[in-house]
Amino acid sequence: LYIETIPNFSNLKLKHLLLCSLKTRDHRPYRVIKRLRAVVTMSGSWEEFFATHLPPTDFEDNRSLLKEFCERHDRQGHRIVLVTSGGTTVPLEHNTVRFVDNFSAGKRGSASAEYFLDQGYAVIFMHRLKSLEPFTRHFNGQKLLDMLEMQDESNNTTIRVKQDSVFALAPVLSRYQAAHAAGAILHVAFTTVSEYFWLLRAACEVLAKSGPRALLYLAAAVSDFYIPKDSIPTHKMQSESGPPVIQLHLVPKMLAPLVNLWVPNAYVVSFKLETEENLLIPKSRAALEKYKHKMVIANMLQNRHQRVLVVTRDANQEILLSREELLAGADIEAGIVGVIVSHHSDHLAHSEAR
Ligand code: PAZ
Repeated sequence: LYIETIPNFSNLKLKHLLLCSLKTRDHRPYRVIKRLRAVVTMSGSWEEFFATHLPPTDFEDNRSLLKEFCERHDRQGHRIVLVTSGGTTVPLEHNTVRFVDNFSAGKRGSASAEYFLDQGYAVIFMHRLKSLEPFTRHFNGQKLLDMLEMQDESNNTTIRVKQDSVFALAPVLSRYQAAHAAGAILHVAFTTVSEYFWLLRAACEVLAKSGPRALLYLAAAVSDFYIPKDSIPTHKMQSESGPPVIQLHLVPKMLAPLVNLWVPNAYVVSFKLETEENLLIPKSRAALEKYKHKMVIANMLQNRHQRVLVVTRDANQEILLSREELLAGADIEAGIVGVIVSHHSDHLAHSEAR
């Protein structure tokens, strides 16, 4: 009856949830109604987004990979983290020459993925194509080639790592090989904001089965704006047609269905990037209040690799690297991941006790 009285209510999953809870007499109706309200408030828009944006061409392949990866690690009782990393684009043409981009090098996500692997997590690394990736991030640009030397001896060419580079390469290579031998990391890539959302939802669908063992670490810089598919031209815009007028629309807030519907038992960490310090805490708190997830990592664009604030319902905790640590190449992500893993362990213990 409640469902029928909600205008435009079309979320079958929630309908199913409510009916199951009635059937099993596991009522907890207030929880269901709370979810229902959250979904209805923003219903339509996110569903409409998926209805009007086709999945990427490699979507089914990626979905199978995600399924296989999660099922394998689930069988072994592993914790699984979804790390999103890098910025999304918003194409201005279907045959895309130009696009609006979101700032992010992918350092946060790629470094964090390594630290999650060190902590025994299976890692889904969902990243912007060509942004930084775990392990290879240490040898960006020409660094790797600079570490090699070539020897030519009677038509026999050998390539070796220079002796003074072995100390830098060996520990990274050994962590890389261990992670890959254990099948502990899966890479999936996106470019546009709609590819990002399709992959995010597919990953959540498989992660839902891991319940509280799933951790979502949403570090990607995702566009808040997009241009609906039917408003962009097929071909490259021509300057002869005069200055283009481009109207950006608001992207629906996917954190709402994600927390309430897609992975209701997972430990969800979102990120908040600001350029004005006075907005950092209020906006992070507002997000926690609105979406009811577990944690926001707040950072300023200008010093994001030196200082972050871990914002939870009960506290703000600062993680800070000294100038010396930063110059010595320390990663703030080691500290961030340490704090999150400890909160995630509490969340698991709490869920098991219930
Ligand atoms: O990728 P990166 O290391 O250059 O930057 C990381 C970051 C600032 C994109 C990330 O920490 C973050 O805040 N992501 C969320 C961005 C947002 O509010 O949209």
